[in-house]
Amino acid sequence: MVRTGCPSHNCGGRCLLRVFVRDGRIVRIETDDRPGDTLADPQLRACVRGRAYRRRQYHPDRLMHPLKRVGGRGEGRFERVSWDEALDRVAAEFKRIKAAYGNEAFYVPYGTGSYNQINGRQTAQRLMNLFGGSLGFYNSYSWAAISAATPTVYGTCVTGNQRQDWLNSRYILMWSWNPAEMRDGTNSEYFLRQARERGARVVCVDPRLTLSAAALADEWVPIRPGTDAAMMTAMAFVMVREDLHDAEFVRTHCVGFDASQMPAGAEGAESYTDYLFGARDGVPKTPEWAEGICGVPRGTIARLAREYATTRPGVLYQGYGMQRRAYGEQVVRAGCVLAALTGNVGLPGGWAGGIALQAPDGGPLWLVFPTGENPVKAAIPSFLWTEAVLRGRTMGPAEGLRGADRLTSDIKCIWAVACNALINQHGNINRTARILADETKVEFLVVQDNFLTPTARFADLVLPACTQFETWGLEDGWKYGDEVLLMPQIVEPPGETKSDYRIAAGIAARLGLEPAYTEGRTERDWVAWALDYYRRTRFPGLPTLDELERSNAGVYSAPVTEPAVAFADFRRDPAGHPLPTPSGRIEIFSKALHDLGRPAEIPAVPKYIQEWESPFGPEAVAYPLAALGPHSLSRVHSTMEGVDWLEEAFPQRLFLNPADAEPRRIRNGDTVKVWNDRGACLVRCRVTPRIMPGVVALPQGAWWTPGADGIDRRGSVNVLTSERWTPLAFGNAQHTIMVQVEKARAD
Ligand SMILES: Nc1nc2c(c(=O)[nH]1)N[C@H]1C(S)=C(S)[C@@H](COP(=O)(O)OP(=O)(O)OC[C@H]3O[C@@H](n4cnc5c(=O)[nH]c(N)nc54)[C@H](O)[C@@H]3O)O[C@H]1N2
Ligand SMILES: Nc1nc2c(c(=O)[nH]1)N[C@H]1C(S)=C(S)[C@@H](COP(=O)(O)OP(=O)(O)OC[C@H]3O[C@@H](n4cnc5c(=O)[nH]c(N)nc54)[C@H](O)[C@@H]3O)O[C@H]1N2
Ligand code: SF4
Ligand SMILES: [Mo]
Repeated sequence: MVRTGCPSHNCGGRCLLRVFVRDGRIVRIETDDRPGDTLADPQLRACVRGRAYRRRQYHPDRLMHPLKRVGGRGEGRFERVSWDEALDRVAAEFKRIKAAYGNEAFYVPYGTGSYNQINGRQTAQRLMNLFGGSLGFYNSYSWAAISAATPTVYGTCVTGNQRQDWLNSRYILMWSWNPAEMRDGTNSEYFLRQARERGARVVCVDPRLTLSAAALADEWVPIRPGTDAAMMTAMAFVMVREDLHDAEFVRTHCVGFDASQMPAGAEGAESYTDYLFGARDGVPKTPEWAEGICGVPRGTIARLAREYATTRPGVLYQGYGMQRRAYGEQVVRAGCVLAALTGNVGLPGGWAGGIALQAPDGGPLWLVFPTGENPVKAAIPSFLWTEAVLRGRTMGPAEGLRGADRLTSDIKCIWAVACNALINQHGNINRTARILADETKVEFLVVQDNFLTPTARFADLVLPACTQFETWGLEDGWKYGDEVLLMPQIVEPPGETKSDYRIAAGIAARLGLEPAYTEGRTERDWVAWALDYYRRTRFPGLPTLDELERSNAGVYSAPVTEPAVAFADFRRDPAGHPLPTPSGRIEIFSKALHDLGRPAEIPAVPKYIQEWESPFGPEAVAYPLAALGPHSLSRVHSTMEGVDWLEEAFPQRLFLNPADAEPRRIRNGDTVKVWNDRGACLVRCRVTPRIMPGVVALPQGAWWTPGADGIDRRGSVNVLTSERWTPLAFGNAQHTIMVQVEKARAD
């Protein structure tokens, strides 16, 4: 039995597994059994995915050999080649493309299949940087809007208390937050349950009656997607009109609340109370106003405003679903403002909102494996890579380009490691497929994965990576990191598979860069190196690799006995500990946003803005249903797809309300067609009152499986989503889509 960190995909958690091996084969997986399970240092117990991992590990479809494409791009026809031929080809193409286009033509895309330190995309980036660099990217598919919007209010992303502090809360609003299904740090749901047992009232605002709403909350408030900023604004209206807000805190710690607080240079601009009471636009943001938009009854809006304002301290936790939307920046700012109005910032049991990386230092280190410096300084927003393929040379700062005024080349070569975000996880699959199918654009595409994914099917060359049970690794927490988990090699790589690090080292050798790439280290040596790094920077008590191995502990954790509270200093002494915002205070009104001069899309105070696809727009005539692609308990995005146990427990379904099913003569279990102008899929449905009328949900991550007619047969939501990005963050808005549904004809 070996204790190890669960393979570190971007799963939302980090858990300890006990892996039982017989005759070189994993025969059973259990989870953390450490005694002394306490609130300060709880066990890291696995979810269904970790427990089912054996079925991924020994899946019959695992890639075993390098493959080269023999058909057209995306046709999925491949032939087995030797490693020598494969690696020679990669090196030759890299040299050719570098000579023809320069290093800005290379791209190692966003890909989160491995956050294991010695594995995954970072191993490729390290080689690229030694090779002269590649076009960089910033932000993520996860958090683009929330990570850009949070600092406009607080000047930092470190806005969260350590989670043990939730036990000091009396009221918790789970807003678009579903930690019982999408993991958001191992144990988040456990801490929530503890808080509730201590008497906190928990309310969940989500269009779906999620497992979190069912199991963790006292009340479910269904809300029309994309309208949360309207409800939040109306809650602020009620608080201010009824004088329930913390006026003293607002006076001493905020700017832009009303005319008395406007920053220099913006004295006459619209303040937050101007917006609330309709001073400029003539529309008071009453609960009646909001009800017409968000569908939540006015009485409920007013009651929740009163509850949150008076049941202190309280938490308004913002999930990431509602910011992966058209104007995702607004809902983040609106939530932060409610936390400020209620005076919940810097308080034990309170919560500032925003992305909430945990105090005092932002939580996990995520990646310490040294990728080195990228000689190419230009970087694009992670979601805009298709633009850089199509017209990189004309992209500029207006499309988020940083580090350069212009690019010298379009993207010509992609090396995708642990990434299914070229096809499956990106917006508008049919468009991306057309772009990648054109060999005059991306001239060489190499994909490195454990499976022949929808992305890999577009590769010129497919390189078979081993799984994380088959090499050495190390990981720390997902968002909340008070532990380090060792991942020793447990079994041998099967077939011809190799670790990502070995593969990159093999390419490095052909480019004359192997000594610089490996520095003479094996994967295990890098684990020792990384442990030293963690010890120096974060965990002074961290054991050495030999000690960890000998004890078979698998994990080192630092107990949290006095949970840190973000902004405690600022609360106590705002002048002595100003925020890193321009004003030093909480910016309800942002002068920096005001100065952008784009008030319709990026207002200086948070506003509700109708989304570009909405039930209120002309598009709703043909496509009347709002569709969500939530993160599913059964998969890590597209990873774990095809694991039979998980599919049996959580079959891929379109969820829709009886009120939408009946007029369409759709019965539970029927195969339905879901479509819009961008694409279509056929999938079985589940008719359930656990989703509000007018909204359907198709869990993201199912593998795109087009039939001969181009219609997807698996329920891959990204055939319906769009490539359009949010105005401030250049983030993906993949939850903002309208669709139509009908009963599929038998064929
Ligand atoms: N099981 C599992 N856990 C995961 C992941 C996974 O793939 N599977 N992925 C991990 C990763 S990388 C990330 S970034 C996070 C993502 O975490 P999130 O982005 O928070 O997850 P989502 O499921 O997209 O959205 C959360 C909830 O928001 C709701 N929602 C969507 N739109 C709206 C809206 O407009 N208003 C409101 N009020 N609610 C809305 C959805 O119904 C859903 O229940 O999850 C992590 N955890
Ligand atoms: N419609 C819609 N789309 C979304 C989202 C949404 O909410 N809605 N969420 C977005 C979010 S938050 C994210 S983070 C992205 C995630 O998108 P991706 O980062 O592409 O994540 P995965 O789909 O899990 O694909 C990871 C791939 O890595 C492979 N892999 C796993 N382990 C290893 C390894 O050790 N080595 C190698 N070489 N490969 C490995 C897996 O087999 C898998 O194919 O999706 C985004 N897409
Ligand atoms: S939450 Fe993540 S780390 Fe934990 S068991 Fe599930 S898949 Fe593994
Ligand atoms: Mo994510």
